[in-house]
Amino acid sequence: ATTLRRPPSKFSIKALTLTQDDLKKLAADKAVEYVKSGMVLGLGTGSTAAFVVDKLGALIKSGALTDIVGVPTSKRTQEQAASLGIPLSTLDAHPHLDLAIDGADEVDPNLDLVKGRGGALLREKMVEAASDKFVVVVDDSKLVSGLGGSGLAMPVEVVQFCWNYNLVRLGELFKDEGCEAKLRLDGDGKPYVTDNSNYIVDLYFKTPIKDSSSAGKEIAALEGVVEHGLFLDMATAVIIAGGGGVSVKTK
Ligand code: ABF
Repeated sequence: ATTLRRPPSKFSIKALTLTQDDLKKLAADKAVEYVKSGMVLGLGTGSTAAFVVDKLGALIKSGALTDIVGVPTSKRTQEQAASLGIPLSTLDAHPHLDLAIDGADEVDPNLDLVKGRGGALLREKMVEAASDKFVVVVDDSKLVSGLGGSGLAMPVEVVQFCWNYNLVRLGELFKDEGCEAKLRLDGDGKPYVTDNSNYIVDLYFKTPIKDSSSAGKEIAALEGVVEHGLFLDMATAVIIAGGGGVSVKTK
């Protein structure tokens, strides 16, 4: 009798499927190429930025990068970077940074951004505005044709005092765009408190923001608003990882 044998499985070809985390890591690896020894670096917040911080920690540990100083954009990132042995400092000690690398929630064709769904928008904007270069790392799910167009939140950090007064005023600013303003809650249903002891009002737009520059100015002009998540004309480059690979967009 003849026994027919199946071909050994090691020769079968499997489709390579990249997860969203794989894409985030690809973008993070590319961003770290911008880092040189001796730099003062802004360290972003969020899951994509966390891959950047991991990679920086590994490069510092191996000796491939030396004399790096990191300025974290949140308590979370501060803890992560400290645990990896990355030397840390503050904007007080280093008011001028060489480079900041951070994620984003939305990126439009002009490389303007919505940031802050992770709740760290104030420190992110302070650190990134102080940086000579600001490199953004995203997977391609973050690309939008107009800011506010993803249907997800555009955050505004407000003082706790009379937060509802500001929530109503923020909603009224954009009522023609079908904007709904909601106080952000934490997992226990209590108001989410930022690293700066403020609250966040999330704005949900039905259509993309018509003029994000004047929207940013109008929001910032409200007394009691601390910062908003529109990061306009700030990104030097955006690194985008998608199914087709990694691309870099600059202005
Ligand atoms: C930070 O992290 C924030 O500005 C933004 O809200 C968020 C993006 O997180 P992730 O990379 O996890 O999508 O960059």
